[in-house]
Amino acid sequence: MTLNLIKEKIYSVNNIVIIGHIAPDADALGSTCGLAEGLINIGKKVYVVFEDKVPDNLEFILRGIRKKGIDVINYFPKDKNIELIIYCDLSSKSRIGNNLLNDINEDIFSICIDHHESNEQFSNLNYVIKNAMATCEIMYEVFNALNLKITPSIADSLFAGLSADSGSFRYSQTSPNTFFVAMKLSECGARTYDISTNLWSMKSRKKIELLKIILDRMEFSFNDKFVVSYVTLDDFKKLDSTKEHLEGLVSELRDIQGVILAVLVYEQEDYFKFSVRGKDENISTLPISTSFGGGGHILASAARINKDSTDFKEPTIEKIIGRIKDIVAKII
Ligand SMILES: [Mn+2]
Repeated sequence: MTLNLIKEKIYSVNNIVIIGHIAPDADALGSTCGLAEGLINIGKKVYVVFEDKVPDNLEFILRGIRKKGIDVINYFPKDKNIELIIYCDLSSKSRIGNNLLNDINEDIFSICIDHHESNEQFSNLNYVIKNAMATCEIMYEVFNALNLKITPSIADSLFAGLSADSGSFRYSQTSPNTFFVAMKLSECGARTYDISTNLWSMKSRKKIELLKIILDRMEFSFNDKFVVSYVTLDDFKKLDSTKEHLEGLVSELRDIQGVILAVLVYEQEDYFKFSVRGKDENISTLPISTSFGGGGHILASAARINKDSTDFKEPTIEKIIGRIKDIVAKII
C-alpha cells in the first residue's frame, strides 16, 4: 500500500531531493545514490544532499551518479522548485543535520525509506522495515515496486550498503532476504569483488600503524575474557594520525578468541574516550559505558570523560582503565 503511494507520488513530480544522514555511511550513500540513479534514468531531476562530507574511503559509491553528471551537494537547493524529498537510511530529523534542517521547507511532501529500530516516522509517507539489514536491502523492493531498472552501476551502490551494514553478511540480523537481495544485485551486474575490496580491504597504513600500538599494549584479565588497550595523544601526534583512523579497531580486540569484552581507550586534547565491544548478548557493555555517562547498544557502546570533569578528578588512562575493570569484575 505505502509502496503504491510512494510510486504515485514519485511519478507525479519532476524535481526531487534525496537526503541521507549526517556522518554518511555506505548504506546511506548506497541507498541515496542508487535511488538517485534509478530516478535520473526515468527522466527526473535529482539532487543528492548530505550535510556532512562524504568520507574519502566511500567516494567509490558516488561513481554511478558522477557518470550521470551529478554529485553529492551539502546544501538544500532552495531555488530549484523542489516537489519531493526522499529521506534514505534516516531515522529522525535530528540526523539530517542542523543547517540542512533549517533550510528545508516543511510544506514539501516527504517520503522516508529506512530500517532503523528507532525510526520516528517523521515523513508524509514512511516505508520502514525494521528487521531489514540495510536500507539498501529495502531498496531492492522499492525499485521493483517503482518499475525501476537496476543497472549494474545501481547494483554496485546497493550492494555496497548491504555489504557494509551486514558486516559482509556476518551480523546476526543477516536474513534469507539479505542473501536473496545480494543474489539479485549480483545478477543485475554488481561488481561484488570490487565493492567488497573497496569496503573491507582498504585500511590505511596509519590505521594499521595505530593497530600495531594497540596490539602491543593489550592487557588481558578475568581469565583472558577481557582485554583492554589504549592510544595516547602522543601516539596520534607521532603517527600524524587522528581518532578517525581508530574506526573499527576495537573490533580487532573483540575478535580475539575467548574475549567477550574488549575496551579501547584513547586520548584527545580535552578528553578521553573509550569504546566497548562485546561478543555475548548476555553480557552487556552498557554498565561500563553508562557508569561514565555514555551509552549505546548491548554489544557496542562508548563513553567520554572530559579532562576537566568534576565527577572524575584528574582522569588518566590508567585511572579510567582501573575503574572500567572494577565494573567488569562485577559483570563478567
Ligand atoms: Mn543503514
